[in-house]
Amino acid sequence: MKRRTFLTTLGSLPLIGLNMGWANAAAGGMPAMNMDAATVKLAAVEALGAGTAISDIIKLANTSGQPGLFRASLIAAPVNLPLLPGTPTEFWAYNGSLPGPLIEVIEGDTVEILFENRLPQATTVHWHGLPVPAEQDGSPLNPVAPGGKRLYRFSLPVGSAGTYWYHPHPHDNTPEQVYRGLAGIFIVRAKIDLLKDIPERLLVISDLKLGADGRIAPNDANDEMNGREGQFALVNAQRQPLLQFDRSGRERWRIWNANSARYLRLVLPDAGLTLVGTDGGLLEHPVTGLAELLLAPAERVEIIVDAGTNKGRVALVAAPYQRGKMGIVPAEKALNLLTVDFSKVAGAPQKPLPATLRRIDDMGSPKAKKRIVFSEKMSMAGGQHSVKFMINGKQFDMNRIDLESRVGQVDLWEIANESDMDHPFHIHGTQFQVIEHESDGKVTPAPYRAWRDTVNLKSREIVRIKLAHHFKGIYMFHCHVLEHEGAGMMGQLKVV
Ligand SMILES: [Cu+2]
Repeated sequence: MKRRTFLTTLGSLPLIGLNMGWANAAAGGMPAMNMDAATVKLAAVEALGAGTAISDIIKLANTSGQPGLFRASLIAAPVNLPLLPGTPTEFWAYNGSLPGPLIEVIEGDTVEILFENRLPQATTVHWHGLPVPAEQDGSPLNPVAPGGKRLYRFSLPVGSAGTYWYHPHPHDNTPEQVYRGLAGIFIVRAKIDLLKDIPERLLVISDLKLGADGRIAPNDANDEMNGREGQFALVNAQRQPLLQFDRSGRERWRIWNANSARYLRLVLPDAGLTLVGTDGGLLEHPVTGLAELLLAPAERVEIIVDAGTNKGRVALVAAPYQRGKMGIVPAEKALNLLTVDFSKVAGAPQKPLPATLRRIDDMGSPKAKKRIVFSEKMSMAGGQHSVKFMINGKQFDMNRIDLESRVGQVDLWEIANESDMDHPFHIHGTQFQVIEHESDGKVTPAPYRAWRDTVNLKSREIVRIKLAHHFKGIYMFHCHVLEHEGAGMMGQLKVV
């Protein structure tokens, strides 16, 4: 499948009532798994072609003509793409593009996006990771009705350079809107970037669960509990594309885990992998010699890839990762994400990277402490299995403020995962610093300072982070397994 821009399909029929969820899960024995899946036959993996040259991501054109201002339009609408012979697949996409177009700005810029919702559901555009005012954040509190428009406007301060993305975040239907295709990427470039001469690749990894009938399959009970994982892990909307590695023998990769729930334990054999950046931009110092890299849903990284001893074709693999899924689930398998062809590499051995990439100051002593707990609760109410996903024992309530802080105040957040599954914690409107992880009473300080907006918690793990917000208003924090967020694992922070 080649990623390109397709004409938006005007007047497409709205999709109705596909999400069956728990109401249809059968009772008896283990939590009911795959009961609905039996009704949806999935397309064979080979049904999508593989091995075509990797596509670049289309850039959203800046129409402002003024220095320091990025202005453009985004339209969310259904679009039909020919995936399987004879049956187009209806996706929902931004500007007809999968993934959504790249918004690329420079730190200090002001951004104005005129957004139009041509979906049959209310939606929002959430600017994941960006330090935007609460009313511009695209949270569930500010929906855009079907047929509606709104202007998103915010300025991105110097220091906010990093690797971000945007996706829907309405009160209901976030999982569905994302799995139907709505997710785009956003790069804030630094005015000074010591790695700017290294050829850059943008790799957006997204999930697709495609029915044999050519339709995007609905979530089944297993998806609702463990988070959705389709049969495809696409890269730039392509199945196992071919990446011709730069002749110089070195590339800079930005990688987005835009999956609903699939964790990416990335392995590229015999290559040199160096971590240089996280969600919120470059690290202070490169972290060399990585054998593998775990990217939880919604996380991003920047890595430097050196060809190493590779001469031919090597697969970038998502190796099996155990995240504590419940019920009867198939064994985790390795997935080939893309093929890297090193055969054209002719470069001399690589120079060392700069020892210091930028400065990241410690945030200082926290003024207040907050504690949140992720938990799951099985229930058999009415003879039907269900799982509640909770924060501090409660499911999300838009009419409840869970925590309060003050503008600019540094708080220490202790996040405890008292459940059996991994959950990636995400908070809106800011970047945080991880201080330490704690497991079985053993505390491990963060090995380096970095800006993040998403951090994974393994089962029974505690993570401590420091964070501050830049604006007054209400910001969401939640698990970024989208089905868990949708099932209640979300809370609200009020900044005064
Ligand atoms: Cu979760």
